[in-house]
Amino acid sequence: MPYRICPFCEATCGLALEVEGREVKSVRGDAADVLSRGFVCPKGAALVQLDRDPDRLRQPLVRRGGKLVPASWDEAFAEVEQRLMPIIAARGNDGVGVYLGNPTVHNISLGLYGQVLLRTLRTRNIYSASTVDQMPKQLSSGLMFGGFLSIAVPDIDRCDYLLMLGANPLDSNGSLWTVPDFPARLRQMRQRGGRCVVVDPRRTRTAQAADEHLFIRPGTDAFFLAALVHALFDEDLVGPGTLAAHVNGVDDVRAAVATFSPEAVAARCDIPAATIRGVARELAAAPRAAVYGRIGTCTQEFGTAASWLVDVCNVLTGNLDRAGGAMFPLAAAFAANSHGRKGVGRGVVTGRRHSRVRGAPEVMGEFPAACLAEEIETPGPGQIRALFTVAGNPVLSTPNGARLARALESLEFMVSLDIYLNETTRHADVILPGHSPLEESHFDFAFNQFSCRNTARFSPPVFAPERDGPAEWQTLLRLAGIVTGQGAGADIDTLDTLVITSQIERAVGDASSPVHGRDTGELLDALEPRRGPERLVDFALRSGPYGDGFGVNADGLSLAKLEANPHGVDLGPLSPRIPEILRTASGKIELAPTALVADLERARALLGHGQGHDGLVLVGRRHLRSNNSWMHNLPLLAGGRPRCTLLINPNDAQRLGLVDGGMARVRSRAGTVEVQVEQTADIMPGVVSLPHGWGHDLEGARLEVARRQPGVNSNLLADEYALDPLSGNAVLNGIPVSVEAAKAD
Ligand SMILES: Nc1nc2c(c(=O)[nH]1)N[C@H]1C(S)=C(S)[C@@H](COP(=O)(O)OP(=O)(O)OC[C@H]3O[C@@H](n4cnc5c(=O)[nH]c(N)nc54)[C@H](O)[C@@H]3O)O[C@H]1N2
Ligand SMILES: Nc1nc2c(c(=O)[nH]1)N[C@H]1C(S)=C(S)[C@@H](COP(=O)(O)OP(=O)(O)OC[C@H]3O[C@@H](n4cnc5c(=O)[nH]c(N)nc54)[C@H](O)[C@@H]3O)O[C@H]1N2
Ligand code: SF4
Ligand SMILES: [Mo]
Repeated sequence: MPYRICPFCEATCGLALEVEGREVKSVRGDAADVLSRGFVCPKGAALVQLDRDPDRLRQPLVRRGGKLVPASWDEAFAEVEQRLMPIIAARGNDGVGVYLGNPTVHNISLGLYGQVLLRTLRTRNIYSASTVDQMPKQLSSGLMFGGFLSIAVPDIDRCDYLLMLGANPLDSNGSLWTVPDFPARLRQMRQRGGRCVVVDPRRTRTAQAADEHLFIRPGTDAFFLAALVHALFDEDLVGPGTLAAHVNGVDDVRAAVATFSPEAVAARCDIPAATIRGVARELAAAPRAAVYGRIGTCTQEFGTAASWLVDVCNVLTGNLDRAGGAMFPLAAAFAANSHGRKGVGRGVVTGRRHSRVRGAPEVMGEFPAACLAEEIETPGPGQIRALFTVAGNPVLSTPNGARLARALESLEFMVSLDIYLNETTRHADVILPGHSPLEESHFDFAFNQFSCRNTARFSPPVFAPERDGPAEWQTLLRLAGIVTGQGAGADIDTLDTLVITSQIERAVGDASSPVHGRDTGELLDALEPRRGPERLVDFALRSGPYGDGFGVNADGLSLAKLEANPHGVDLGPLSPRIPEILRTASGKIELAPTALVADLERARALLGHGQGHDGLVLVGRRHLRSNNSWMHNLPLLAGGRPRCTLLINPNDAQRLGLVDGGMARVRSRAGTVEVQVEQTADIMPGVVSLPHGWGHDLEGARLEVARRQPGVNSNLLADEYALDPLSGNAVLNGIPVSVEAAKAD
């Protein structure tokens, strides 16, 4: 029976497939999987339908006479070379932009070789889904701990008190926190006597499963958290314990939150001061506690400040880096939080470049996705005239999708690596598809770094590819060959050897690597006969913290060892990593980074302003049976009650003359949509909710199932000018809107 890690969400569940010939007969959760222990959600089972979906592209499409038509791989690469190279010659590399979408982090081919394309293209115009998602958490973690990916996650299996803001893992299955079977882990925590408090403007399924739910006014988490910190100081509840020796800036934090008393923020957050003080006392009293914030706390006006204050709470209560608190995973391979000299480093910097039109600072080498349209539209040196999208659907996922769609139409040339002809790729001149996920190997190079337990698992392909054609890593190497001027016919075997050799050389030259000082050629030979991502994974495992070290540690990990253990290898619960994990210049946790303290000043100006504005504000939501914009074409997940509805509190509905099931017109600065109303007391008064990833009625897409229930694109309402200024992350929650009744068609 083949086993397979589900590539769809961050839970990374192990699946057990029953297969006959090229058919999958059934999909179950793999009960023996070392991490997911049998859990599966409806999307995992839909993997089979993705494999079979007649709309899934299996051959390149090239635009001829205005239409996207099937073409051979040779024709498609030749088209890229002919059209792209003159643009690079005329405009330089910055004339080419790249947008990387979310599946890039779920796919080793795209994740590891997408970086190769970026390195060879050397454009400053890099954009990704990170700036409509988690960039604020990466930045706050970078400033505090010295690495953008040194992100602490709740050690839920040993935790007694979990305070969760802006996350709904019962539907999302967790994010920046790989925690498969969250429902059971939460249940077990509560059975042990633990307590979970959820802070969310909607009473979500997670809020219902928790012990307590607090409505919060969208966009005010930084105020709430600053007040928690204030109360910890005020009531003498600060106790960093053994962390104290490793923390800088405790007094600066105390000063920074001085005016953010629970009493001062209560009106803004719409949470009584006594409740905030109660949470602070519970948090401080719990033997082992963790505070966790996710997309609701990131995609908002004070995203970075809120993300920072989450960890300030963890530090001040002594819960950072201790069992049952918020801990740092140690992944077996590709662990960005484990490279280089231990305990001290250079910290992180941002703003090494600024975007051409708006002057937004670069963060982690990227500009905000919300800047992409203006960088395409605005003439002048550095204007984007050609674009690669890699597994992304920014027309539906980024703010002001209508403006972006118009901008894409104005490009001279666009290439999409994608498996669907959808709302974004319909603008492309060439679409290059990958194989079915069942025809590719899988290794979680990203999510093992955010996992609630350290494990290592690998899935080989279940089937050989149905059609000829390159795997996506080979496509990316071909594109790298083209942009470096070697042409579409470049020898990609040679390029791939350069890729692995550079990895080996980096490790061999790193004094902290287990393979420091070894011979590059000897290590390269030891990886034979593997190629592509599998060779990179084998090297990363063997030279990693649990690796066999190429003969040094016979029991250590290698890809062969994972192949022999199809349910994965358990590497144990998370262990403390401070001070070793720190890469700040001081070698300490920076509790009060200057930029964050200054941002709190920006918040202070709004204190005492009550809710901030009189109208309604819009937030998003996720549903278990969807995954951002791209799984609505699978019959198992589509159908049923309409899910793209506007949730509104009955009091607001009545006031505005809206009826349940009727239509509403929703307007923001950026745009207008008409959508069906769903009344529910589960949403806070003054707040409306619309899920993102819908709007499948655009001309030119090929999504037959999704088109039957298209929904509307909530990102027509999101404002491309509303950003968290530090991280460049888009504000997708707390968008001011007006709502009125509309006539149904
Ligand atoms: N309003 C609002 N907007 C949001 C959010 C929100 O909460 N509210 N959430 C944001 C978040 S968290 C994210 S991550 C982004 C996602 O933003 P994007 O990544 O831009 O969008 P996705 O919907 O994930 O689109 C994924 C694309 O990858 C393609 N694809 C899937 N698998 C593969 C594969 O194996 N290979 C290739 N080549 N292509 C593949 C799909 O066909 C699809 O085109 O959306 C963001 N947008
Ligand atoms: N089923 C499903 N699973 C998914 C996805 C999907 O689309 N569908 N997408 C995947 C991706 S890419 C990601 S990033 C993760 C995201 O995973 P989560 O972060 O768990 O995402 P959501 O379920 O959108 O939960 C966000 C919550 O924040 C609340 N919220 C909105 N504004 C605020 C605010 O200002 N303050 C507070 N405290 N709360 C607020 C919303 O009401 C919502 O309940 O999910 C992943 N998993
Ligand atoms: S929770 Fe569902 S979508 Fe996420 S990995 Fe598990 S089976 Fe796949
Ligand atoms: Mo995401």
